[in-house]
Amino acid sequence: MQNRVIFLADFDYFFAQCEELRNPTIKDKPIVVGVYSGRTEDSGAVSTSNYIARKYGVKSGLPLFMAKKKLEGTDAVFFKVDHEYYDQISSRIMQIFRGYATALEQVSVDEAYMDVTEQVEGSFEKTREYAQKIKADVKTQVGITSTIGVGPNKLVAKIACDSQKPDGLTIIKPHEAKTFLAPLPVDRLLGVGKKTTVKMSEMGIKTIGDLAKYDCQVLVEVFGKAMGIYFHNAANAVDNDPVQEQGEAESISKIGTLKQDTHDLDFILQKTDELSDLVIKEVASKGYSYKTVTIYVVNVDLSSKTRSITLEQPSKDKETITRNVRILFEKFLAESPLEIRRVGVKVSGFSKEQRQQKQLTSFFTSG
Ligand code: DCP
Ligand code: CA
Ligand code: CA
Repeated sequence: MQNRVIFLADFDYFFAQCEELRNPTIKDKPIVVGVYSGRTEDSGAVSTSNYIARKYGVKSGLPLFMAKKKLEGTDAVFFKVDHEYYDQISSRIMQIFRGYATALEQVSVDEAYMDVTEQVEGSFEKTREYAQKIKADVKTQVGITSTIGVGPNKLVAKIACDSQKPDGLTIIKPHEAKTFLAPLPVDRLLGVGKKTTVKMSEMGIKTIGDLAKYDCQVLVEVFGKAMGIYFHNAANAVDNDPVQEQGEAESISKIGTLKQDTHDLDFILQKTDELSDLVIKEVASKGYSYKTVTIYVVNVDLSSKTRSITLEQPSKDKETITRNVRILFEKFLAESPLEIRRVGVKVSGFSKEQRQQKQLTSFFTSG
């Protein structure tokens, strides 16, 4: 396989930068964006702050009353979070990114992976100029600065991005990846939380380099097969995870048992209609459009079958599901003489206009 070129772009001090954008006169002051719990005037926590406020020790998670104290005597400005506004800015930037990448995977409101292998013809030599062009385009069109990490995979791109902020650009070529990771503490790897860090430390593993050299077999014994192998690969800068549109891997499905075994189309469609109701509710609540409709059938002999239709255009409505489920069952029943016991309806191939925040870390349990 040709080596991949992956970007991870992260917007700088994002919520605070959004506030700067609509209040340009405060740009030189400490800015704090907070989540106010409302109990007392100052109860709540810092969501984020600009880099001027960070010099005073004001960071995400700090209680607001402490932030106030640290910034006493300065002309600091405090804001309440305004997610709707930040989401709008985020969508505009993601839209720009789309034009620069073959695949885009948004992982949170201010972060997205891009697969740009084709665009730079697999050459890391071309990445600096290309990344700078993206950054400049976002700055000109939207007014927001961002940091880009470049690597041969998502793992390296992410850590590269974190290594120099704000307005950063860090490029790690494939042959540099292992050396780049080696001196970093193990908890820089996704999935290495507090508990795992302690455990690894007991095993004499402090840095990613230590982990890379560690016997993979023992890692598997201690952390289980999936995590053991993941740690071994990650430490060795191996990560084949594709850049995937959010939701692309997902599907929404409902399955139910028929009141009686049957080969009757209308009887089956009554059931699938109920299931489609549930499916479309979930699809709508997530703001998805779907591109594929699938039926699932369990026959009386317990053999199971699926049949799918991929639509020409993504759809959001229930009618498209029921119409295609009917088509699929008409065809299925004509081909299969068996009575049916259970049926299911599934939609997949999602796209989404308004992307929701998704934390990459949510794939892992803490520790
Ligand atoms: N955020 C939050 N609470 C946290 C962490 C983050 O509400 N504990 C929000 C506010 C941030 C946004 O998410 O602006 C993005 O988080 P980042 O971790 O990317 O932090 P920033 O963009 O604020 O700063 P940086 O320049 O370090 O990326
Ligand atoms: Ca950020
Ligand atoms: Ca981020």
